[in-house]
Amino acid sequence: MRVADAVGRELARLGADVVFGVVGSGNFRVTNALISGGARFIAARHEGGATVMADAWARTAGRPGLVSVHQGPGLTNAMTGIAEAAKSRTPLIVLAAEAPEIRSNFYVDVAGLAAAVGATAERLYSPASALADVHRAWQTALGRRTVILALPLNVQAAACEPAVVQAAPRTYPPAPAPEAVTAVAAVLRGADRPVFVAGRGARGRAGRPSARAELERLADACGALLATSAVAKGLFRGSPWDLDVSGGFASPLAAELITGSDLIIGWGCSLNMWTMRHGKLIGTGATLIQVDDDPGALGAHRPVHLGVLGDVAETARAVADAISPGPGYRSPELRDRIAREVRWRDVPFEDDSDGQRIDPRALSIALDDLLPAERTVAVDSGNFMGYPSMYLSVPDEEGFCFTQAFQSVGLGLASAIGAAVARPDRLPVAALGDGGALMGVSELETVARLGIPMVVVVYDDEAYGAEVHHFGPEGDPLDTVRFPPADIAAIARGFGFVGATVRGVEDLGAVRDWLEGPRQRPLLIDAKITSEHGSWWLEEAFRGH
Ligand SMILES: Cc1ncc(C[n+]2csc(CCOP(=O)(O)OP(=O)(O)O)c2C)c(N)n1
Ligand SMILES: [Mg+2]
Repeated sequence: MRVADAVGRELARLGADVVFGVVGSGNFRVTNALISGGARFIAARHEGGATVMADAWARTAGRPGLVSVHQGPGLTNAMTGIAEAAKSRTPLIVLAAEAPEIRSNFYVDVAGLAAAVGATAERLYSPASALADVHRAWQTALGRRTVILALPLNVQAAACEPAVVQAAPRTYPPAPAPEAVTAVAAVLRGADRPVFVAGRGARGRAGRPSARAELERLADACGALLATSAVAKGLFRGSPWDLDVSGGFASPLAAELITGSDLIIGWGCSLNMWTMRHGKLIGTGATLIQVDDDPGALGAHRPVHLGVLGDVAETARAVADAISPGPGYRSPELRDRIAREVRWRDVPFEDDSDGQRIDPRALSIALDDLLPAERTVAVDSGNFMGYPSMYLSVPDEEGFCFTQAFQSVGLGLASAIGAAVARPDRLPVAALGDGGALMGVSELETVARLGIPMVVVVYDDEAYGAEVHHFGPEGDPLDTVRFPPADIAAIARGFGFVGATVRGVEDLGAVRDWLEGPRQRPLLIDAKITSEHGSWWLEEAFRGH
């Protein structure tokens, strides 16, 4: 047996059951070994897409993702996806073939590339150490790290005896210190209007469910209102006290109630500039507590009054046992107000649709009504991105895939594919701008080839709208960021999609027809949207640049 075969089989044995990639000579054997070990291989059309698919799959499945790339350009093509995954702390292993000879045209400094984007570099050092090297990479990934595992061609080709490596002992989530639990309980006792903001760390992972049940039990006891960061949108869906997303996407009522809070607890949430709108959502005199299982995360984005090192669910459970119940922020009147006003779609707006172009808010609300509730929404980056994020509801946190840590345009379609593979029971919805759609266009072929019944919605303003709205008001020339109309529906048809151009809600009959049909081919909606006004939430984003 060669090392490449042993590595693939061992990864499959460790639990890698889906691998995304683009296969070349250097990763051919290892990928086939994964397949013969029982893994499903999904061929992408670009390594950037493959990596984002694996990232989105890992986020949705809550398990380490795997991507397999060719040496040199295979890895450099994957770098944007790797940066996104590393910044998001996605457990991901990039199997990167490596030309060991520095004069090879395929040679790149793998460790240097990893370091440059915050990923961890691992390598197969020798045939003798190969399986231990694989285990080390797997364990590192399980600790919420993105790992590039370099597979030197000469090591891969060497012979090795199949060996059994003992799995490392499982690490259990850290329990909070008893005095920290007492301290949180004491602060909660003195708070009149507590708000919980749950982040990525409250989501489920590595076979454990999300911390929703524990957080809700504590919130019920102390009368807290519930919100999430964007990456945990949907976590509290269905609770009458759910304010949805805190931050730039927060509705006026959510923003009002969060700002009115006297105690904000970030649960596995960094309370960063996005989630706290540059601090504007923190009322004067409000106390901040942060709970996280990573000591490096505590206070990393803003000073907190109390930082608790501990697993989110464990800490919430312990605090719930230590407090005496009270009404906190909750009242029957507030419950009614939240039911009436907290959703963006219930906030009145003037519909800009003019028969030629559709208002993106009207479009999003109509789609929210049409598309089945059991859906997974994945969103690309750009001016448009608030519309699907704010107006499309999702069934839970696994129903929202937000690959925005690197703020790269062009990841949305691949995110939707990865999430769709993880949750085939849900309707995948990819929400893209025209710029992101055309940047990631090659993966339309992947959607069609895999037969994924996906709905792709393109918010088409024929521009890099984010830049138009950023620089337009300053009177700068905008020719570099405007484009002639593109028939993206026709482009999609060429890839095997059903394509529909939408200029008004009346054109959405095509969506209804598709939903009622066999959904054998995916659907792309090229929505020609109005773009008179920029999104006010994007102005917030630019303040961070
Ligand atoms: C890879 C990458 N290139 C460039 C940018 C800068 N950028 C941010 S938003 C944007 C425009 C995206 O256009 P589109 O997808 O049509 O969305 P819109 O802003 O028009 O809604 C650009 C170019 C980026 N974030 N990422
Ligand atoms: Mg655009």
